[in-house]
Amino acid sequence: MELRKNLPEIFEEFAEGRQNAFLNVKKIKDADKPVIGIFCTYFPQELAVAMDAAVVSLCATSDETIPAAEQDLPKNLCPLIKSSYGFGKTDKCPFFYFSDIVVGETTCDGKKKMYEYMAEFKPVHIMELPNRVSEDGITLYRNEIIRMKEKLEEVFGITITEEDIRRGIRVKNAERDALKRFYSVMKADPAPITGTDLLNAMLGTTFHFNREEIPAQMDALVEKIKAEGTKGEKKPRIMLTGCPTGGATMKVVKAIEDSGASVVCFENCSGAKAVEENVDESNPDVYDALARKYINIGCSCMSPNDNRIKLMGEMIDEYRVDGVIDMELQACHTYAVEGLRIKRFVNGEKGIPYMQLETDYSQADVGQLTTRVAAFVEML
Ligand code: BJ8
Repeated sequence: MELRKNLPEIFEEFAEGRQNAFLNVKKIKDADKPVIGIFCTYFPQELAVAMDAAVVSLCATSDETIPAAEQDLPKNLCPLIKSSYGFGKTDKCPFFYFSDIVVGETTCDGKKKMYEYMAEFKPVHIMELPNRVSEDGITLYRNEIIRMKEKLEEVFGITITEEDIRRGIRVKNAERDALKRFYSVMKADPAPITGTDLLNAMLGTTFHFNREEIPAQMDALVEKIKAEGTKGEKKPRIMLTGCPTGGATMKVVKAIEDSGASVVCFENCSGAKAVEENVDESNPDVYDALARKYINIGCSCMSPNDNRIKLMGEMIDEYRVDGVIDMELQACHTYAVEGLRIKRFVNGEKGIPYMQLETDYSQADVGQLTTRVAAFVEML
């Protein structure tokens, strides 16, 4: 990262990260490097780092391919699932096209059933994810991580040693530490950057194929932000939680910030959910260490999902959050049902306002979103 550039230029570069990655993924293929496509944060990327493979987050945030998906899937299905399937089916996602293998997990019902159809046109490997954080669940996921490693060895004709995995763990822990240092800049009041820039930078890093370069890049960005200081005025501080954000759902972040508030933290999978906890480097069993880290991701497919409450509670305090907005994608039953528990926690235990928002990938509800968000922000 060039420190001579100003912050808006740097954030613009992050926002364009996906486009640049389109070109880079082709170069990776030309160099005969393995490419692993993923849809979810439960995939232990340490395995990919261990074998020097590129990991690509597959396109799932636009409504462009939903009509094609609806030829095969029900209309009243989560847009993220339809979009994922549609991009694969229509071959409009270069990352999907160049992926040698696509990895899915048994998270929500819609996603896991969709993968059955995706497997008709792409090699898909499914990791069985338990729905409960327990010692039995950890054992099950540990076995699944070993099965995943063996699948990668078989597909790519390689051997992944425990030492390779330890290197993967060190690289990914360093990356997570750097991302935390970056989003922690939002603990300052007023926040030094917008939530839109924060999210674009976070998403931009997912398209960086050399994970080892991320810490230096993030630290340079933090240095730059600190050097520029905070110029704006104090604003109501919002936590965004719920389904992943990015692409079409940037409209929610925009609606919040256009209403005069600041999104100071993203608890969801586009932000802190999978980043906060590291893999225990001192655990002699690398597979157990990976299983324990990943099973703790507080996704609503876990029942009960205490880890979401725990992380939200910590972040509400650390980021001095004034209000929580819980974004649900249409037909996402697990997050929608969990909303009541989140509301009770946020209102009752934290004593701050909570709002649940349902949306999809169209832009048809932007006016309605803006009105509801503005009324919420007004109240803070
Ligand atoms: S770990 S949040 S990335 S599953 S929004 S497809 S849950 S119906 S995206 Fe997710 Fe992994 Fe969980 Fe994170 Fe289903 Fe809901 Fe759609 Fe979802």
